[in-house]
Amino acid sequence: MKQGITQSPYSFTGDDIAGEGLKTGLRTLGDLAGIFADEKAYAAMDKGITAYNVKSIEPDPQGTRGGLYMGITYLESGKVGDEYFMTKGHFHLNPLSTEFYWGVKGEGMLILMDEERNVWAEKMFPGSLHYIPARVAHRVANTGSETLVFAACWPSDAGHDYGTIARDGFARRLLDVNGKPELV
Ligand code: S6P
Ligand code: ZN
Repeated sequence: MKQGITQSPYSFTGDDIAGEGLKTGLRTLGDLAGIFADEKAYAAMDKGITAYNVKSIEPDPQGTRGGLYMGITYLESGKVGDEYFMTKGHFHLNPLSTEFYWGVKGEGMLILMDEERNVWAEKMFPGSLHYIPARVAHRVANTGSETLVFAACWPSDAGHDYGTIARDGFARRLLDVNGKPELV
């Protein structure tokens, strides 16, 4: 049992997190098969390149009610054809679960889709704060020329449903149209 003045086992330095039990994950371009529209452009690219890295602090076991997780994602800059590098995107398995995202470095777009497949997007930039409501799928695209860094906080019983997005995708895509991001 803890007593008195102690030091937190975790640290957050603005664009990095560290501490006890830190988890790390890497997604290469090869891990993102099937999510980009331009299959020809995708086929011609090196599948070993990094698309994004995620670091997270998950103090309680997955599924714990009332617990919170925090993570940072480093999403590289790049395009597959006219489509920006993006995260896989997911709904939460627990449909009640919500999440905060906030922009730390770089420029991007948070793409959101509800269960009726309505799609909208919010610009991400250092200082932007985004609330992801329940039953809304979320994916991030890097629209800038540097690594996009964003942080997230979500419930430990949220879970991830990647299957629905892998199967049906988002109803709209964020493409570079004459140098500007547009939902198409
Ligand atoms: C977890 C949170 C983020 C994402 C990360 C990668 O709930 O939303 O940490 O896991 O940005 O995205 P994805 O869609 O591959 O999990
Ligand atoms: Zn999530």
